[in-house]
Amino acid sequence: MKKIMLLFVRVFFFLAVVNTTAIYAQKTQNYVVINASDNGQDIIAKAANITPSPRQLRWQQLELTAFLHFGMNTFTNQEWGDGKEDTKLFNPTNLDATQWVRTCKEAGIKQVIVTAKHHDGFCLWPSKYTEHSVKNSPWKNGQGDVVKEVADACHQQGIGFGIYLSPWDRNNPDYGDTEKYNAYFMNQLTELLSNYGKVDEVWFDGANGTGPNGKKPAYHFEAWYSLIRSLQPGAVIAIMGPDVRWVGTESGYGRQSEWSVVPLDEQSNTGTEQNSQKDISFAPKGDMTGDDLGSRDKIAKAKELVWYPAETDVSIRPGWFYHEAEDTKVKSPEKLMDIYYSSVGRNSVLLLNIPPDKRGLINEQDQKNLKEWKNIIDNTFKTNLVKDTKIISANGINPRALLNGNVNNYWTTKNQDTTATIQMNLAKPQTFDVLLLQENIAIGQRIEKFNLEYFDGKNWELITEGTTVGAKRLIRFKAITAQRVRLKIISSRSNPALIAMGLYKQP
Ligand code: FUL
Repeated sequence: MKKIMLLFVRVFFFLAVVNTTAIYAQKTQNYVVINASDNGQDIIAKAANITPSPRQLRWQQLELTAFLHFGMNTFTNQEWGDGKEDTKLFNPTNLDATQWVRTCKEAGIKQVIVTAKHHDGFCLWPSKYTEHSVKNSPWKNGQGDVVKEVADACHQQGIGFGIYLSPWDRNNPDYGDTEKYNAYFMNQLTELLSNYGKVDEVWFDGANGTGPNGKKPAYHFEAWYSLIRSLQPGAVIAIMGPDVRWVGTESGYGRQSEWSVVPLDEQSNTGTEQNSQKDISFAPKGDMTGDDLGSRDKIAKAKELVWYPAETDVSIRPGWFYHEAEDTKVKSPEKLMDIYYSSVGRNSVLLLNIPPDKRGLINEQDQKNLKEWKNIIDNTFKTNLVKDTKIISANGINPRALLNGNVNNYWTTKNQDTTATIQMNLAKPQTFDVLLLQENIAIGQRIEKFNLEYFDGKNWELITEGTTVGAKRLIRFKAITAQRVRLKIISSRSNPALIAMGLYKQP
């Protein structure tokens, strides 16, 4: 009898849980086809349940990543080399990749991407397929390998490692000949993906030009993606790739409304059918730089939807490469903080470029600003002022999940509720000027409109409001002192689900 009772309780509990979370039980699916028979509601429901692939989720959770632009340009004081440089010019006196990685790591950066080859075609590793590389430089008598030093430092210090391999190559004589150049490019990719241990991100930029024959080669993206998937299945492919989208500017400022679910452009669906329901291997090719990429209006007309999150790349200096004249123009800690709020705080991953100097070291000025920036981040987010408060959320499930710092559990709403109010009554009045929200993107991005209010003794007054949340949303506002605050979720594409909420005071 006892056993039957227990079974009964279990079944009941299971049904109760399934009832409220059935919608979340679906497995990872970062791509969906919209059928002709789908109505507006169906499309919204589909969009709400698109989820990142495991590699996209890992990448998104990094929040802070870095670019290391280093190469021939560092020595010729150029931004774009023409590929005719004398390899003897590449000669760092004191190259220390462990310092690069340590500096990044100390700034809270979780992954770095090194420019293995920029547009000049000069390779930072001794590629078998070209003479334009470190192997013909005086550095370490041609025995050095910068890619290896960076990869080893990342693996030793426990942060992610990525490569930038420029498709545009101004040195290669075959550039312009599609077949020959793609074969060369595949060979180089194979070297980079086979000889340096785990690779976590492969970054293809969009610049290209004509080769010696006056033609532009067609890039065999599909073949490149398959090669990456087979040799480094954990790596995200960024920008000219299927996993990570360029936010659309190099200013460091993302959109106020940033949807990770966007329509897949019609032109790009070669292979769509074969890839559907899996892990897509093609990248949307439409204009992904507009103001609105994923609103209800945008997705209403979509034929396919895909999880395609934004990466915000910006340099700590005016240029991507190191130039001595820019030592006085390194972005200030305050500017970096503003960028942090406008990238990480707007549902994007920040890719901050920190170019090592001619010695082969991250310059003292950059180091100093990075350190101060990290201090500001730490001091701002040290104490969640609502940490131990009483939470009232009438239609909510698991409110403590908002404050326990555990990304594996989350607050959500009962039944089919897409709106909610989360009220927090603090033990005593607190002064705060930053709101933090994080959706549980592992089950999708849903929130479309929210606001934050405080009780002034008589009325509830608006503090701030926003649209999308996604992986992380940070909003700054004029400091408010209050004891009672409430977050209102005004609109959501399905049950909203939050892993964190916080109120902070900037130092
Ligand atoms: C661009 C390149 O042309 C720049 O030099 C830099 O590498 C930037 C990150 O990507 O497309």
